[in-house]
Amino acid sequence: MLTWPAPHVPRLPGEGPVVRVHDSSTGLLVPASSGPTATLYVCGITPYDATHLGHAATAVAFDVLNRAWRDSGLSVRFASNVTDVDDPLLERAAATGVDWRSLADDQIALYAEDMTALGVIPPDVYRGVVEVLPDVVVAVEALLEAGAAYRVPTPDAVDDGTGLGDVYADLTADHDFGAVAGLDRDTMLALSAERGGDPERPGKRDPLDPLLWRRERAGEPAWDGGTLGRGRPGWHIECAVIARDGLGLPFDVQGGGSDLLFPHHEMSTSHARLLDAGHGARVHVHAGMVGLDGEKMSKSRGNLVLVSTLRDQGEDPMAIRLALLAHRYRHDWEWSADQLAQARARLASWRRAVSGNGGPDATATLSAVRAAVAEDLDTPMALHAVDDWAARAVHGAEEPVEGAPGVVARAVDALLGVRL
Ligand code: 5CA
Ligand code: ZN
Repeated sequence: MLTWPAPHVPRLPGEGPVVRVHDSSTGLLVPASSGPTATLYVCGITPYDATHLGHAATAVAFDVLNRAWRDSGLSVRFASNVTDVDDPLLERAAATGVDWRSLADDQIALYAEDMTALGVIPPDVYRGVVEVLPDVVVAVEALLEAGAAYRVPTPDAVDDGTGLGDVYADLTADHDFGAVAGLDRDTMLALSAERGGDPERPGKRDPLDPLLWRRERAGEPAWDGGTLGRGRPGWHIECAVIARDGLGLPFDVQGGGSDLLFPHHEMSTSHARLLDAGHGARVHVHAGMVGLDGEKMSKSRGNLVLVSTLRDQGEDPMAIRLALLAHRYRHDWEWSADQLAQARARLASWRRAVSGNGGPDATATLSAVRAAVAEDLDTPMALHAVDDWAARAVHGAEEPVEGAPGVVARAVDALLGVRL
């Protein structure tokens, strides 16, 4: 799948500190990387509606991690996916009378435009599930072979004479199941029903067992599944296969919004473990949910503020990015229009402050921004450090240091992705 153009990331003098992040599984602050090349997988979009500020906030949060890692002297390998076939996409296409492929293509293109405008560094590995389908089939066959998956009779499948059923993972095969989210069973059952699982499906060994392969149903797209029969993949196996093939196992950080902690990341990590000798992601990092009017912003609820709408209204994408960075990535927060007005004012004041040749010494500001992003991506703290420098620059009481505004502008660009 085509990505979008990479933004220029300026080099800064010296190096940033080791980056630490909050691990959702343990609740601890831990080093985010484990070697000279940091590896990151972030769950991408299901392309049935345009990029809203929740998607943008999650993408920007992990972009800050990517930038902080680079600044600390590491190489970064970043992989992401596009869930370009799944129930919500097919349902939306059917409801609006649009072909599901053209709906997906349009939204994938719009997402790329939004990410370009927001200055998000593109993934090195960017795969749609349709592209990796043969690899998913081999993975599901391997899980069946290993006794970690089973078939469930599927009388409503298109009759092709094979009589093959849907395939589900057998969670009892994974002794570490549950370690990612650490939830009790009732919560897991409730979240599974809410977030794409099918605990009521008859014939499963355990209501939580997740779908790996869905046999073809009338009117649904389907592909050759080898010994699985024609059909399409379940959701979680997609991310397990793309992360394994794009990054290798184990990899450093599995990221996404907190709505994915369970079941998606629990299940995809479980699949990865069974595919590769117990290895999944080292650290699980989740961005909070962006809400609007008291509810999670979501395509299914329709309470969306779209990045593309704001751009069409002439909003500077850097102001949108600054509005997102003003929140701790891990906390849930509510969008409101006044946040954009504040971000616009901040952007203007920073631009004014860096417009001269000289300004207050930038050494401490650079260190403060670096320290803030390296400590669990504390972007509000980083913004305050720049605000402080900008206020002093405008005040003009300090002996000006030549080149200092350039250092601040490059730091803001490289570490926060905000071009002044
Ligand atoms: N394709 C799957 C992941 S494999 C998916 O969840 N797609 S999505 O389009 O629904 O979401 C794309 C990314 O945005 C995910 O990381 C998701 O956790 C995040 N996201 C969705 N809604 C919000 C929100 N309201 N606030 C913050 N992040 C969100
Ligand atoms: Zn995913």
